[in-house]
Amino acid sequence: MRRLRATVERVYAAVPFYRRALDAARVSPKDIRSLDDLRRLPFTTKQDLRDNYPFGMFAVPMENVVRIHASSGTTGQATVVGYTARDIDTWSNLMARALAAAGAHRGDMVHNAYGYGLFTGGLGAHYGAERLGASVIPISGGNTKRQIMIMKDFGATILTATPSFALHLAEVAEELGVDFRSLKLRAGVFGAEPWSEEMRREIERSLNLSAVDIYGLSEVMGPGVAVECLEAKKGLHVFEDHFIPEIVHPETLDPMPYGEEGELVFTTVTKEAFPLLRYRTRDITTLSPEPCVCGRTHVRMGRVRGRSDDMLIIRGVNVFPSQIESVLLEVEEVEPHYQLVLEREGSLDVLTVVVEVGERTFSDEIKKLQSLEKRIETNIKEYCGVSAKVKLVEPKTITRSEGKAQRVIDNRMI
Ligand code: DLL
Repeated sequence: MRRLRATVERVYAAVPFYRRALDAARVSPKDIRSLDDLRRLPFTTKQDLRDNYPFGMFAVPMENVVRIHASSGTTGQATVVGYTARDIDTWSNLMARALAAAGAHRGDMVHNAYGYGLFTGGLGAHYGAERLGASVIPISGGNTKRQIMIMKDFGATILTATPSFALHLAEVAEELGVDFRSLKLRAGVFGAEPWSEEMRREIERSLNLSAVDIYGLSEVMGPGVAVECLEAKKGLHVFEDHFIPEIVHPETLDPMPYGEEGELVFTTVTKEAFPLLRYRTRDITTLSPEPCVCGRTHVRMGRVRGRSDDMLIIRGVNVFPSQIESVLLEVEEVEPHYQLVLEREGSLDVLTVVVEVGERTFSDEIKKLQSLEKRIETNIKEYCGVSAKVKLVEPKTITRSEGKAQRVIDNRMI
């Protein structure tokens, strides 16, 4: 409660956006007297962050910001987040806490296959593992064969990765004739994208380790907002001493009781550089206050079951269909009729962009069409950060819709 009040006071004083929003809602920081008053606060959306791009939501002077991360947005405009030295310290502690919930400790070796860079996964897990006193292998994503050799030779005991990459590691290990039963891996901390109980079983079986789910988002901090415990693996303990969760109805935005499914909303209560009031995550889940066998008392969130917007997560990269659309619209030879088809090949997501070409282009020779496909693929990779296969089709072959266009065909079974 004390932390919440201090946060509201601070954002009111330091962030013009919040001063305007609180004034418009006729709420003054001193009106916040109990946790129930949380519902009087205005919501914050991703659009608000975009409108204040890049640093307009920061609550401290730039000279106090020691780190910047970003995640993709609808129009290619990134959502930018900042951290003070104390924020990094808090994040490290929370990630250490998350890894500890998976049974990691000093003396462990953490093979960290989350991507390093603007994405929060790599550095978030890295700092947490170091804070715990473990040894970190900052391997990042990609280069799968080499990863398997390093895991084997160095004797990693904990794996941190997206669940799809974990399964990919298993497949490649099999091709190489490396048996995970001969490795020292004991536990894995997997997240950044949705996955299922079936996938957990498959990962646990093929990698011969115990797998827990970790949740987070750049805006709220990065990984380490909530995590499952090794003991129960039943819901993710939300670190409520730093982030107050609520479930609201995605349309009416009314708060919903425990157990009911709705949109997850977070208010940060210790962040300095980038505090957020009632941030709408768009993630759909439930909250449960039931005590856990592990003894942790934090409320638990269920697995994220989906999103209330159209954001896709492809190999861990957040992509909005409109980003791909902007790339296509820049290419003169193609028509604005397209579909995004998502498949699962083995354990990896494969995105195929099916797009119509104009009559004139269609009569061109195959070589020209192939080079056009390549050009669009390069643009998508550059602009959206995700690899896609582009398939050009004849004019008027994509079914026209009578209402909302069905742009996305998601055949992935997770
Ligand atoms: O994905 C942070 C992270 C890194 C979490 C590493 C866990 C591990 P963003 O790139 O901003 O941040 O994407 C956040 O990813 O709103 C969810 O839709 C989705 N997401 C994250 N973790 C999970 C999970 C990182 N365990 C968005 N299950 C979130 C399902 C998840 N979805």
